[in-house]
Amino acid sequence: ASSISPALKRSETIADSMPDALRESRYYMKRCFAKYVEKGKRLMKLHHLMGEMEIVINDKAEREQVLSGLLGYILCTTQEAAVVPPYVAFAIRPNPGYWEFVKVSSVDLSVEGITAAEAKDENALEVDFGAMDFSMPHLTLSSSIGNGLHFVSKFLTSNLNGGSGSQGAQPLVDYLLSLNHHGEKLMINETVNTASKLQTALIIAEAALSTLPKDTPYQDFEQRFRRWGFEKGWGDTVERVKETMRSLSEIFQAPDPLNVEKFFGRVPTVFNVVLFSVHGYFGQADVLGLPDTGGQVVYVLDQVVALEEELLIRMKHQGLNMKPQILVVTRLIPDAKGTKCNVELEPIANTKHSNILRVPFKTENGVLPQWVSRFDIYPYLERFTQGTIAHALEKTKYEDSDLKWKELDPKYHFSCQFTADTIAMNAADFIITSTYQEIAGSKDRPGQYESHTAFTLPGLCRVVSGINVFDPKFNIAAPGADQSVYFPCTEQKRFTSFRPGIEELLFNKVDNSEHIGYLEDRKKPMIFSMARLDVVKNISGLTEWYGKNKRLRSLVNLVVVAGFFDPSKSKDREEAAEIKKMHMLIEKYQLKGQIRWIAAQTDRHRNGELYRCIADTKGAFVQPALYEAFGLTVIEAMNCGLPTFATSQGGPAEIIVDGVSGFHIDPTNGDESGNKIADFFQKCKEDPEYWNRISKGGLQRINECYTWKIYANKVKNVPTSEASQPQVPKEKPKAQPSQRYILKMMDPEDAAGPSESPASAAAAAKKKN
Ligand code: UDP
Ligand code: LCN
Repeated sequence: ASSISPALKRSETIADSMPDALRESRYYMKRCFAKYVEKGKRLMKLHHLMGEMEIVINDKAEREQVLSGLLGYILCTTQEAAVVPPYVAFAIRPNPGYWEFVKVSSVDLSVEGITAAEAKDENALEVDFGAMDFSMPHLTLSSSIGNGLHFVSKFLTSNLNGGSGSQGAQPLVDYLLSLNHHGEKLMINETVNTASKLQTALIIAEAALSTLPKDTPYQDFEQRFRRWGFEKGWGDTVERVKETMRSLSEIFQAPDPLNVEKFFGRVPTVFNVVLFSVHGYFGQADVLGLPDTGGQVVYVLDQVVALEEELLIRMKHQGLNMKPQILVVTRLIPDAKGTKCNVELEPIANTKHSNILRVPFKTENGVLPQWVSRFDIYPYLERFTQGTIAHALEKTKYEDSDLKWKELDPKYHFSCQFTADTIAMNAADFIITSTYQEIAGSKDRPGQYESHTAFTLPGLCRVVSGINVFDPKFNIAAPGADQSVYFPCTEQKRFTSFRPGIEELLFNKVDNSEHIGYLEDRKKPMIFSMARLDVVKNISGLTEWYGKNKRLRSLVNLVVVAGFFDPSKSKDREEAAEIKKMHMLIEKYQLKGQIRWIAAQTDRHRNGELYRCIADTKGAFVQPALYEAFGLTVIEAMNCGLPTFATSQGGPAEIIVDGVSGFHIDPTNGDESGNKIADFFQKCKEDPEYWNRISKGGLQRINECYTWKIYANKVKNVPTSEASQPQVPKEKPKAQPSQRYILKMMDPEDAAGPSESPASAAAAAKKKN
């Protein structure tokens, strides 16, 4: 609501208030709208609307006057406008997640509110997931988006408060009765099958526990408790059992979200986890930097280590003597190109019970031997599977990817991908994202999920409600970087054995298959970037900014790790084109002597040391992507104490606080970005402490918000198997899917109230520790 213009009352829609706003500047508006419709049917972006307004109202003061009120506000929150003479239809986004559509007549400036469904597209299929009532209420505040868990626990609390007397709690008793592990009962048995029996038993049990020393193991009183109606799962010692019982007693007495979250976080429901990560080369060595093989692989492997640790601790605390199992299911690639992607089962390093299972893609001709690009895998998935933490939805990476689907389809198959993505996100019980922007974007830019709310693939389908970002299934948990690999350059335990290799990688003057270009002046700091050689990663963009910017070139050297050098050897369409472009730029700007282009690197330990060696030169990391979903390299660099400049488009804008823990750069404005980097190095020359300040700011941000420990703490309530789904509440069968979800998602200790940002989540996590 804070971004709502003072002129727009809370209760008013844009359709209500726009006529008056247009009337106030009627003379100019008539002329503007006449201009907008003059060119016939077309799509206009905000900058087109403003540009043409500038032509119509060329006096700056007049224009500012027209835009100073509500009209300016409405125009500035417009994402796009569709011109179908004599009408102009506006898609307005006053706040993250909130959209309004209005149609303005250029003839009389009359305004009509329209719905996404009214934007008809002949011959097209209309898709409406919103029509299926999932019966779970939704959040209403933009600021709460992504905090589904807190919302759900409040919702559950009010449900428990709902029934009369102990009746309201019976579904909870039924749920506890349903819990088991391979048929072995957990928590309670039929002796306490009503709320009042259970309540009484809890009082007796608590009294009995009070007579025992705090650290008495559960086994010592297990038999007695079973007779009273209690099974395993309450805790491993008297102290923990007592705490769990107390929170359940409190819920029976008067349900409150705090105890509801605490209790459900302790209930044993999760024993095994299966993660699907299908595309690219999924392996533990020699794969990073290969096409389609980047942060998702790093994330999933680190995630498994963190989740297994968390599950082991939980099971111990629950007093259960079981082994958790985590399985990563990926694709088996027979033609594995020297990687282990042709191995069916592989234990995951640094875990006790976790494995990678590889399953091949099959066609009517048998097993598919070769790697296929992520843009081409959808036909194979139907026979494989679909699951989601999305990592990077493709839709927002390419401008107008929906409207231009026909043009892009031969290369990217977006029609297939967007449909599959929309189905998958609707089918998912819950969705974990790394940032808020991934769901609902920022003030100016719709989120990755949000862009699936309503969209058209012209001539193919019109999605009128694809996903609701206010759904509590969305939860934000930012990943971290492995801190045993990516640690600050100031630490004693540096990986010195890599030094000779890194020295050769950076400074050997002879071009070979691992590096080309050289650095004439070794004393200059280095700016460093590392990414797959995708167009969107914009490594060639960074090379061009550097090439053009004399000041930057005089201050620093450029080092990039990306792809490899022979375009004829690349099987990836984008990669081959980028390789050619890099060679062209090095020639055009005569960069030899100032650039070092290193081929894709696969050893993350050596990469960790490489980031630190760049930090030793008092250099910086630059992540120049046109759009980045999250950006693991950003947090790897920050973990190593390397000041980081990262794209303002996507996740990094949320990771970095500009000027405090690093810097934002605009990938579409190379001059400005190049100068921002140059300014930094200029300032560091004048004040060497400045570099340390930004380096420390980055590290502080990481430790507060972006570690795997914080992540695992948030995600510890991963989905349960069907077998342990609760059967409640019986009286409202339609509500079952959402109830099931509630009980899966309860987080015990996240009771610090709604956390709106990773920062507050981190603060909450810190408080706990
Ligand atoms: N990476 C690497 N070698 C390369 C390029 C990238 O090891 O040549 C690693 C990088 O350190 C990071 C991951 O791959 O861990 C890239 O993740 P990010 O989220 O930055 O981008 P993605 O590739 O997933 O889009
Ligand atoms: C995929 C991406 O493109 C990156 O932005 C993320 O950092 C990575 O996955 C891990 O989630």
